Amino acid sequence: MAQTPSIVTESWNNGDYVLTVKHNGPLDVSIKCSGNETGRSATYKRSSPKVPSFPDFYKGERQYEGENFDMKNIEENVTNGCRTDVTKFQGMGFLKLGIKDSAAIKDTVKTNKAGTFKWTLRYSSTSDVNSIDLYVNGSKIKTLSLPKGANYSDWKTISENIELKSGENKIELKANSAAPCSVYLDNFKVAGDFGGSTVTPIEPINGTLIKELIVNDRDNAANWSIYNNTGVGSLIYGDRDITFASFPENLVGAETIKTACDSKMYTSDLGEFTAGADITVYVAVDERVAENIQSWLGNWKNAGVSVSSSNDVTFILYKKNVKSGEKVTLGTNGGFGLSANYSVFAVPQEKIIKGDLNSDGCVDVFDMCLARMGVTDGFNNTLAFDAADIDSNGKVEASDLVKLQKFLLGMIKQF
Ligand SMILES: [Ca+2]
Ligand SMILES: [Ca+2]
Ligand SMILES: [Ca+2]
Repeated sequence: MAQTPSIVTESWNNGDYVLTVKHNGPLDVSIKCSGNETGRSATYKRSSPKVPSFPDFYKGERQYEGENFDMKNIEENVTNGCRTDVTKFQGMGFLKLGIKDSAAIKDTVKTNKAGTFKWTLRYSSTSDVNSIDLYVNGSKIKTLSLPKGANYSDWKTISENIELKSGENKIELKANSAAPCSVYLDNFKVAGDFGGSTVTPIEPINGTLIKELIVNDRDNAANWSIYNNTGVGSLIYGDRDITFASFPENLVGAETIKTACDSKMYTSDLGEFTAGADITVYVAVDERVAENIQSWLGNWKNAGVSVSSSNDVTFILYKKNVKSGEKVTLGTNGGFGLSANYSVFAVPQEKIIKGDLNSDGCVDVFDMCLARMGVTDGFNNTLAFDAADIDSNGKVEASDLVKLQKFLLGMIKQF
């Protein structure tokens, strides 16, 4: 697509120099100052430019390069036209359609508004060619008349008005018979009213414990939801068929944020919500990325129980307590392709009595049995794990069992 030129304006007013740059993409700015003034301020106000959350809708002419077309039965696709004997092409190269009667190319033009558009083909040929048909959305528009140039670097343009529907439109060029010479296709341009932005304001998603969930990853926000029937066999994502293969027994039915797995590619905070009550929030993080996203998980603690998925991904479960009305930021999953996005669960805030693994209100020999089993076989209950971690070091180990034993024997009165 053609690059819109930057718009740079400057003003010098009352000692303030303001430079305004409207530009799409990264940019280096260097300002050279000169003059003989003295006594100027050495401390200046630093501006803090903010990246817009979403770029303005691009309204200009759109250009589709031949070297990026879908193609069949062509002569050659020249993806890098440098150092060929053809010059003055645009983009990276061009496509040699060849002379076959079965040669064809295709590209897709998207518009948010239906209407009439001016379609302009940039091509070169060394004979007049009248054997190529233009199709829009499967309907033949006409047989193009392509007058020859002096050579293949003598690019010509022809234009047609075409009707496009809202959404995706298939543009094709198909040979209807053998051509007298190859036709080189540089690109086509489409100009017209593409409509405006279809970006709608972000609608918060509301649950009971999870309120005002805002998903920043707009491309995938439609696949996020709040859900309650979570457990073994329930869907993990809004955009995959993957289910939970193992799940902590005490979190079955927890209020859940079913995320979009594709949000794993989003490298800023995925979202934010407000606690609707005093809650304990859990996040199940792919063990392959857990190390890399500690920046926002730093104040969450390992819940001691892992979760697994039907496609054999293991998730580490982290938790933290949040007071009613507090905001919870859901950070990035790291932007790694080879990973699964996290899920989030909320339950009414847990009250852990250290040593009371079965949550029956007293610490006795049954809890000791569960603690021993847990150390041997692992835990499937995050409350039991937390209660068994007597010294709160994030692990349940022999030293915790010793303390529990001493308590049961009356050797210590409290943990
Ligand atoms: Ca080109
Ligand atoms: Ca107990
Ligand atoms: Ca411990």
